[in-house]
Amino acid sequence: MSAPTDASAQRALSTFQSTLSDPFTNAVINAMSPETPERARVVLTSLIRHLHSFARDVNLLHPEWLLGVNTLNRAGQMSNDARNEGILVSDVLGLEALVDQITQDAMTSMAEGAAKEATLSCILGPFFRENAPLYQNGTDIVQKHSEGDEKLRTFMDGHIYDAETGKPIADAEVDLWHTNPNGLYEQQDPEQPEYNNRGKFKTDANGYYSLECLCPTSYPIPYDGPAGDMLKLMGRHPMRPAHIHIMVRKPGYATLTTQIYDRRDPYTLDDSVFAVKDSLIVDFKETEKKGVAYELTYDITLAKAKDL
Ligand code: MBD
Ligand code: FE
Repeated sequence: MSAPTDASAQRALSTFQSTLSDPFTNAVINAMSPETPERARVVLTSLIRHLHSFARDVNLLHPEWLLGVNTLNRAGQMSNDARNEGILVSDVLGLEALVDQITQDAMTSMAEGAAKEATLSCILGPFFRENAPLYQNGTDIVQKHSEGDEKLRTFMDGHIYDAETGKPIADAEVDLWHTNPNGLYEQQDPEQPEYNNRGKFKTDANGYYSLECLCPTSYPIPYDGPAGDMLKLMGRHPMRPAHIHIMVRKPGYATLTTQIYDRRDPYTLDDSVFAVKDSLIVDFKETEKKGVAYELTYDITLAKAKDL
């Protein structure tokens, strides 16, 4: 860079240089009020630091920044009750998987000498709905079967255990959801009844739950928005491995949000949102049981919630 020739150029240059340097970042951070709550201060300070250092690192140009802003806006504009593009963008960048891991580590307390290992958590994803119907054990969560379902019908059962004592937990709520074989969750598909393929169950006095569902299928995450654009830019496919979402709630324990995966699915080793963990991979067993094609026993172990 050639030397500035007059005072105004010198001023412009020094503004430019200070904007590119840490003192500028510090000035932005230091503008924060002393009243800002502690956690917000920590998060915003780090966010500003990382955003600034990201922009410096890639030499972010104004048109690129605007593209990013417009992408965020478009993600918001296309989101609604049935579509959560913000979560999808997070997911393809691996951010929800990372945050999920941080959360499980932070929120669960594993007592020393615990009887069992707690079941690992997995990301919530964009398709959870509160208030799924509560069914009696053994009920089929599929409200409307379609042709071909008979080959996928599954009897699923298991026990819920306390990690510390190894004893079963009665009256725990097990909430499950999965796609239809067409790869769509109920809220994405006008052909499915409300809350199809979703249901809650309560464990009995022995900590036992049971239900019928479908052996899940792999499917592409919606890729007609920003998340899909990013996948295409990075040369990645949109497929998620076949999975069943499970959430287990019981007062006194850390709520467990997880997913189980079919070992036979090739995408189980190549998930577009980086969520699969070895211990969450299961074997759907062909069965002679009446009315179903598969059976699956899946026991779940809950850790106590950490006192924060
Ligand atoms: C899904 O079905 C899902 O579970 C996640 C995590 C992301 C996209 C689609
Ligand atoms: Fe899912």
